[in-house]
Amino acid sequence: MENIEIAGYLEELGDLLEIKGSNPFRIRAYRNAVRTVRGLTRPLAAMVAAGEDLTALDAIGKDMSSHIAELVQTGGLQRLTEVSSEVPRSLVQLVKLDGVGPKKAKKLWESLKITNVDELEVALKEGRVESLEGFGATSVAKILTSIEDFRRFSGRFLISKVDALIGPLLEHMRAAPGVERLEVAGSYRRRSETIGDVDLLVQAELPAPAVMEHFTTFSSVERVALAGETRGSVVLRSGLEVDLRVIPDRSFGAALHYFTGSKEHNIAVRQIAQRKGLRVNEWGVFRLPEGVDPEEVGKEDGERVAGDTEDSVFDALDMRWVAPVLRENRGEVQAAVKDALPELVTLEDILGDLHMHSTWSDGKASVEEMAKACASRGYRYLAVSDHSPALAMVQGITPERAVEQWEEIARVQGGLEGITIFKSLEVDILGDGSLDMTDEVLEVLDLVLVSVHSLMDMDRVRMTDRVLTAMQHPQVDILAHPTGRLLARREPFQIEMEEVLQAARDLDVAVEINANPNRLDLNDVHAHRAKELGVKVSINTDAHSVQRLDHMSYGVDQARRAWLNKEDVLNTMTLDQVQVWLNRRDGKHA
Ligand code: DGT
Ligand code: CA
Ligand code: CA
Ligand code: ZN
Repeated sequence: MENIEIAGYLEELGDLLEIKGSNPFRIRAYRNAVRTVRGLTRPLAAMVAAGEDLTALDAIGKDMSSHIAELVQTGGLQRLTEVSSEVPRSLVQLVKLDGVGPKKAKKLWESLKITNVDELEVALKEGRVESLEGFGATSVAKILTSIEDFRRFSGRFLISKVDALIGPLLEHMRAAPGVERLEVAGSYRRRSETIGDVDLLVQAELPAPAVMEHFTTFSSVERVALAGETRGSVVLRSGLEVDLRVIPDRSFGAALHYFTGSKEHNIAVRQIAQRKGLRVNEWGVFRLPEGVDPEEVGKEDGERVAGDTEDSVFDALDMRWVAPVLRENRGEVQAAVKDALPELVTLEDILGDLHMHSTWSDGKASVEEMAKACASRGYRYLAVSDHSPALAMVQGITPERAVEQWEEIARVQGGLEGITIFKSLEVDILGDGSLDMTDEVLEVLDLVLVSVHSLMDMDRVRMTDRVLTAMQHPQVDILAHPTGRLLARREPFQIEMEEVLQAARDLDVAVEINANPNRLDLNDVHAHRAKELGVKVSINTDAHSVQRLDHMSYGVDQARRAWLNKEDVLNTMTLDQVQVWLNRRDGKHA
């Protein structure tokens, strides 16, 4: 079981206990444990297997530790089963709706026997909710809208989609009267895989009604959810939600830090501040007189120590500035205090792309077009890695056609200077772990990628065995899109990543961060684990057209989110170094 699944169970249990009305301290214990589990880079399953003491972890006491062990060992949680016999599990859906929360969910359930979103919608429309204590007409309208949004826009947006949507809005807002500075904060600034909503920050003298007016009248706004003095919220026709906050000069850096998040990072930073007798919030960093309870005074009370720039906030806390991609509370706060942050890989470090398709299989561009496009991106090498024949949807490369493709590659190479084309294939891993290509061809190839494209519903044990078997083939160089996920469309297949990554280390096989924004596979946690184990990571676009070679930046962002530096990434190597690496096994390319 993955850490993220364990966190999911604990979060669900916490929500149910809160609906049930359990002791607030217990509920907080669950919330804190979830945060710790989400922030861990080491797999809990491995720690349990090794008999490690989990109570040494932050916020993990005896109970949480035994919950985690139980989840790892049995795949379920007795306590959750017990609680859900009292409180229906589907109530967790309600808690996620804007305007509901645990208390209201409990009320709806107890008074009206509502257990899920569908039933809630019916009850709202029949007017049965309005008369309940604590609801009323405004609250009913708000919940109805959030159900509508939940339905219509339930999916989060891929970051690439937001990139594509946000340009005109930013341009529009830069032209707003009185705007001195404009930044996007939130998960977008952290370059998360998917974005819930966009958090725009504008620096302007308050009050700034013209800025808000400018925002809500943007041509793509479909609905204005909120238009206050400093805060606005709209839904664009695309379904994208955008929050705007107008912030005065003195607080802009503190607000940028606060609204960049993540929430978990903010909490960790606040703890650092507390130890120094300081208070950090979205308005600045403040020193409160001794004995003053921060809960009892205004947000800008005390002596202002910092806040106009983000740098000033980190400086005031004696921390190095932390790149937004790292702000997930996975050790970056401690590293910033100790001046031990990683030097993250950048797009400029990338010297080649080792996974792409041409018209020889399902790509749209010829070998020559892809090679020239790579050269124009400043690369020194590329791998043309078309599909093997097993992939029925596309015309794969048979051993006979492979020989023909090599002739074309040689011809194209003859007309190019400064960039080297590697003969490659993306070879299917068949159901039994064997490779969909003859050994004769594999031996001639410069670089062999392997990946799973079929029979993805295998159970975890068989899938893991299948991939491990494939990796043992002596010609394999890179395991491509290792979990097969498609963000917001297809779950990763069941596979024991820890075993796969350890095998990659032992066999000297690289793993891919597939840079396609629909995949971003490996995810940040697994890619970080690869780094810890010393496994090389290759950031590849898997481009099927010239244009999609530009997806490299998404892969680099993912690598940065995984703390990878240049040395961790295969395709930051020079041509000579890559060639040495490709010949790392004796007897290959004899
Ligand atoms: P998203 O929109 O779901 O993709 O993720 P974020 O991280 O953009 O979350 P969002 O839009 O709800 O809030 C933006 C940031 O504001 C978040 O990353 C941290 C900060 N923030 C929001 N609510 C809280 C809170 O209750 N406590 C703390 N410490 N920070 C918060
Ligand atoms: Ca957001
Ligand atoms: Ca937001
Ligand atoms: Zn591919």
